[in-house]
Amino acid sequence: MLSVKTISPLTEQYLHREEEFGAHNYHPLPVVISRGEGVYVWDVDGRRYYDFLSGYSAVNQGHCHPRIIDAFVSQAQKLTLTSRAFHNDVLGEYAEFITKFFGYDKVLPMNTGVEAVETGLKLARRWGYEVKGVPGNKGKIITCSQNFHGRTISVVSFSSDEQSKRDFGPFTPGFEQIPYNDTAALQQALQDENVVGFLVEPIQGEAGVIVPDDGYLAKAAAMCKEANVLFIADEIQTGLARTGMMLACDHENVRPDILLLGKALSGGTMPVSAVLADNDIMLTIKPGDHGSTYGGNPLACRVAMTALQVLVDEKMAENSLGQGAHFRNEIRGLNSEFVSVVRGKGLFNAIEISHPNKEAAWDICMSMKQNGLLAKPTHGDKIRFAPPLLINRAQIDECVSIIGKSLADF
Ligand code: IF1
Repeated sequence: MLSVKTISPLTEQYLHREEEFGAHNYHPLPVVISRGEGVYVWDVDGRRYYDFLSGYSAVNQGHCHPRIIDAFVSQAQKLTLTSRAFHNDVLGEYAEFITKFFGYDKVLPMNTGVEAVETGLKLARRWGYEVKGVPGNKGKIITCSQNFHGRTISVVSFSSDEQSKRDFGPFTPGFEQIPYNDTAALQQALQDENVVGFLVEPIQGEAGVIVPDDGYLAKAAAMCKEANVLFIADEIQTGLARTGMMLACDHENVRPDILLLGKALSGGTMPVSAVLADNDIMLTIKPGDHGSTYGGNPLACRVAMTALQVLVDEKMAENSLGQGAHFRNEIRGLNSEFVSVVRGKGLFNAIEISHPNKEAAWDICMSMKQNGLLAKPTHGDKIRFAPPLLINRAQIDECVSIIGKSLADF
């Protein structure tokens, strides 16, 4: 049995205050973090942990990366926001940087990931009506079951997760859901002339790091091209070196028609997202058709350029690939009776816990917390492991022993 009293009085104080005045829209692990540096975070009692969630893959570069923080602070002392009513001296530099970085004609800068997703959906519909010639308001977008693309009403309209849509209706029409990793189902759905786009996560994150069959993305992209349908890759969580290449699509040499980025685009400092596409798609949006107050602000632009450059300079994709393979190997090598599946790509991994107690994954996460590693279950029996991408071999090995000890203690 776990030691019940694993929460200090000081931590209790923080939890109660948050409970009293904050909405109850999350069920966090009972730990109160006050500092982060690289792969580590410290709680209010000074205890150090390995962060194996990385802000849901927003701190791929590590907590408070010095170069990203420097870029943030120096720009913040100069100019943070002009709105797009006026130009600023950073947006053009950023737009050129990121479009050349990923090989697209244009970027539409937004803030949160879901805003990038919504922007991608609007682009696909607009392109569908004005370029493909789909009759007005008849555009359809194909999505996958067990998807997670954010929490706006339109985006949860095509969620298959009851909890994220219950009592939030009525929902936005124009979406068709097919099973993930199923090209036959996609082929069938693409028969409909009114389909304008296919929105897909290269690896499904929230669903529990579901890695599709090799070749799925390439085949799906080819089928979309054949059907004159836009392939929209949501790389908000899988992108930016997380899976061992700059984009998860790179594993199959797939070039999405619309590329969605977020999270680590700012290295965990502030919400920055981006939509990349070529002119025939992006120029269907005319001045005044779409935007946001903070989209493309100079602070976000400066931070994003540094966050991307750091990934390259510190070879974080290569490290992710190597350390991830080693991590999965070592976790399999634990031969724990409770671990039924170990899967992932690069440092984007998850295990499935098989145990009669449905709280087992949570209890194991509480045990790992006790032992100095923070991770959280997703969808009950899966535990996601996604440390910052600068983690080294010795740290991986220490974390494997922490995970092993926690499984053994269980
Ligand atoms: C939560 C996890 C969930 C995303 C993909 C778009 C977005 C996300 C592939 C929207 C956001 C976050 C949201 C957060 C928990 C986390 C998450 F998978 F990363 F763990 F929920 F699925 N596309 N994912 O993963 O980006 O608007 O949040 O910036 O909402 O609980 P956002």
